[in-house]
Amino acid sequence: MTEGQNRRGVFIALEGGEGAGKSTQARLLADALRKRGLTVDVTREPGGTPGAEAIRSLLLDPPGEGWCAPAEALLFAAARSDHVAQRIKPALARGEWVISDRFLDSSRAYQGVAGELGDEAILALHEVGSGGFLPDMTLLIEVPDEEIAARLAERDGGESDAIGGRDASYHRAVAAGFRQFADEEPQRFVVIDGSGSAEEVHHRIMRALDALLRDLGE
Ligand code: T5A
Repeated sequence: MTEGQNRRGVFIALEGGEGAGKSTQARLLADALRKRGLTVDVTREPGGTPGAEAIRSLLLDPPGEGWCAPAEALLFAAARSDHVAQRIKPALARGEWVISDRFLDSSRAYQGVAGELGDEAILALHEVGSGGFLPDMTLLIEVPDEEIAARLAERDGGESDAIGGRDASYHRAVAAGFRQFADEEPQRFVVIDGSGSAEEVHHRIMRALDALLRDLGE
């Protein structure tokens, strides 16, 4: 869709904290777009290619003491580089819609803000790894903490991975980071109220995509 990036499809990223409903909404959005006859590729980060999925295992279930902060950021950027080059860009070039469950803004919020590496460093890694490639639209799903806690307790029973298990202040910093990016870049971000049922949230997302779908004649 965007001129100058050699692509024709549409790239949507879903962002937000742990358990915000990103995977659920990615599936519902893909179903709705497919019903309109569109070809949709649903993918995730870290992951989406064999190499990036291997890096995902290293990140979420790290060997030994875990990664130091810069190594963690480099691994996310390496996984994203492969994902962009081998899956996202080829799908967009075929004219498909790509929906990614997390993308660059997760690295900015988790490693950059909460992990304290800073936004400049994360953007520099993304420039090297993926040429600064950005989604056409980023949907930031925000859900009140109590609602998230109830969902995750029901699904995971208190279990979490190496990053999800970090303390509450880390996750508060992640949420504040996401909100700051959305406020700074309103042309790319749409903030979605993620409270209520999955269907209610899906309707909010479809409303947010209305203008884009109309502009594309879909
Ligand atoms: N990370 C990732 C970084 O630190 N830097 C990066 O650059 C990237 C890309 C990824 C971890 O890596 C970190 C962030 C993460 O810590 P993950 O397993 O992919 O790990 O973690 P999440 O993305 O947080 O995945 P989750 O599955 O936990 O959350 P989702 O996808 O937001 O939520 P979802 O849809 O799975 O829903 C969670 C539960 O709630 C229910 C679902 O059925 C499910 O049980 N649910 C609802 N319940 C009630 N009402 C609704 N509206 C509901 N929507 C969903």
